Amino acid sequence: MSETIENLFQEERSFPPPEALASRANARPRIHQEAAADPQAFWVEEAKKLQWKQPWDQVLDDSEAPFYRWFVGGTLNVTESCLDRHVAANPDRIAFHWEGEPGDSRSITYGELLAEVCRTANALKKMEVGKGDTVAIYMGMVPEIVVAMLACARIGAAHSVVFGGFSADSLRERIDDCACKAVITQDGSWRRGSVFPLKKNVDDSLIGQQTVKNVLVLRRGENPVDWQEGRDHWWHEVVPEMSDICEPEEMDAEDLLFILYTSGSTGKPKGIVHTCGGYLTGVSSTFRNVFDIKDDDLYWCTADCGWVTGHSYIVYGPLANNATSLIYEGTPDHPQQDRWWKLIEKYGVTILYTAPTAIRTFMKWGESLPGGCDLTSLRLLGSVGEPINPEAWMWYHEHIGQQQCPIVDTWWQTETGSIMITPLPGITTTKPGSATTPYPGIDAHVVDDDGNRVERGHGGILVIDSPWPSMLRGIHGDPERYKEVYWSRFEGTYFPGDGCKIDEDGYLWLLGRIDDVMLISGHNISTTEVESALVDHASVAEAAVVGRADDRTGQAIAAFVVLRGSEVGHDELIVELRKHVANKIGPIAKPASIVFTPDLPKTRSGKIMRRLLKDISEKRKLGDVTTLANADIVEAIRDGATDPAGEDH
Ligand code: 7RM
Repeated sequence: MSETIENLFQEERSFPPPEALASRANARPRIHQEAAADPQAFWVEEAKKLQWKQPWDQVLDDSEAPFYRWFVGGTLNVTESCLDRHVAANPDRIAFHWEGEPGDSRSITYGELLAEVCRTANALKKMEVGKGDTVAIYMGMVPEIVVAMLACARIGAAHSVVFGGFSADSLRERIDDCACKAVITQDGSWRRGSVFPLKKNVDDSLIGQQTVKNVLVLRRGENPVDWQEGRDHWWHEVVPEMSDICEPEEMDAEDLLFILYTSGSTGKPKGIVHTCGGYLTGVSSTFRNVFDIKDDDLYWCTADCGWVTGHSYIVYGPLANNATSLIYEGTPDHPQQDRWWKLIEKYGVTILYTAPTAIRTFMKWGESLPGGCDLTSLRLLGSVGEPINPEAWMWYHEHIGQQQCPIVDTWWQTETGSIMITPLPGITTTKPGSATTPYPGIDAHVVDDDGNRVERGHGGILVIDSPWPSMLRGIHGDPERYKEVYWSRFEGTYFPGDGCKIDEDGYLWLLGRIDDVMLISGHNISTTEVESALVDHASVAEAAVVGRADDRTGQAIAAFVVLRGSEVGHDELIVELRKHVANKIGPIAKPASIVFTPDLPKTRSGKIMRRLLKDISEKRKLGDVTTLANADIVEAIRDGATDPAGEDH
């Protein structure tokens, strides 16, 4: 019988935690063992670090699995843990330094943030938004997006943040699905030197829409906007008039905190539901231990609040821990490709949390850009969103971390709410490309097609065998789909949909989505391993591979390669790259074809869309491209891909 997923790529390098970090790390040395001995006791200890109004009387109710409930009977308002208690201790501590794309900047203290949250909460109340309602937030990365989210939480309304790059149609679909009562937006947002018309898209999305009664509009882009009297309200006219006191609504631990839509590969977007008590417990605990946050840290997560990473690790996790963060509004290449490194230098950023897609883009742009800035303030680096190829990990380590900073490669999903598989920087010896081991209290394993655990040294399917506090509570309005998608692959076990291998030391290596696994001559080969072998070559910055239909081998590997710097592709390089993959992981994984391309098709959160590359390779009409960030690249790749350079038959 063939393996569920072959284990091909071997990585020998490893990096122990720096002594100085280990000796004063937030996570105590035996945290994994202690949590494993009694996971619920671990989560109780973490939950107690938050501010509750009423204590819970049951830690976990599993009587209606998979509809689990955590901290049953407990009540809280998450904004008290994130704001009030810190304001009581020190109102002048900075919550956020913010830099706009055009270069303007602001710093906001915890005291100011709480006051603005309360004013905005009172403005929402005046618009008759309250507990049980849902508010759509469609904004760019301005401080007010954080204010808007927390203002909803303050009054017990759920927020549904829709990424500011989505179209009016996508916004409408999400507004309708959860019957939003109000929308919070901006006139326009800055992106790569121009203003994106958010208000215009909101207007278009609301044509004939019934549930939205009010639209609160922040002025930012100063672009002209249409105005519907009675429905539309300027933030600067309404919010400053309000009282800066707003009593926090007492919420049940299991009351809705937010809905966040994930598009998935096909079909209607899923409204992932998160609740108050368990979610905040998970994000607060992981933020403290994974990022090892200290009073004097300046933390920067480069995500957008439109994604779960922004929710958990820009808003709720950092604020629950009284952190000081940087928020940057724009793109990394404006006005120049060194903007991020300039920001790190200017603000003295100590912890940077970003995505492999960004790291690989910087590899392509060349190391002289970070090399020209002072990055010595950095002490810890994080990665999230996709598997990080070992060579990208090494580049991050050398050129951003200056070989001094541990890297935490954090695996998790919108559905998991918080980080699930990760190193702890004072404890874990890291290996480039591995997310290492489950977070304390997390019961993750690798199984074969029949659900049996695979032995070390083998690949398979990632599963999570026990519930955890920050887990999704369902898909909004569709309990059957929730059971079907996440709980039906193996009975009683959460199925994330990712491939994974476990090495001889018990380290986990994420292998990408199960749906992307290729079947080559009876062998299941992960896209991640072949891509990592390609990125391992000195000329390659980024690579995507797909299995395209092939008469002889079932599927053949089609590779798409982005070169570093100013290198140009040629036939000898194709031969060399195929040989490189064969040497690195074996002849079975040698791409049948290699196409050079300036970029890869990506989702708006930066994940490679292999489905489209497969369509191109099999010369099919392209599937849905509406969630694509860079639609024009598809045409460019198609033109290149129909030229059969490097075909091997
Ligand atoms: C946080 C986020 C979830 C999917 C997940 C994986 C992939 C995320 C990693 C990763 C390998 C990682 N939420 N993924 N992090 N794969 N290593 N460190 O990205 O809902 O948008 O996506 O992303 O496939 O299932 S998400």
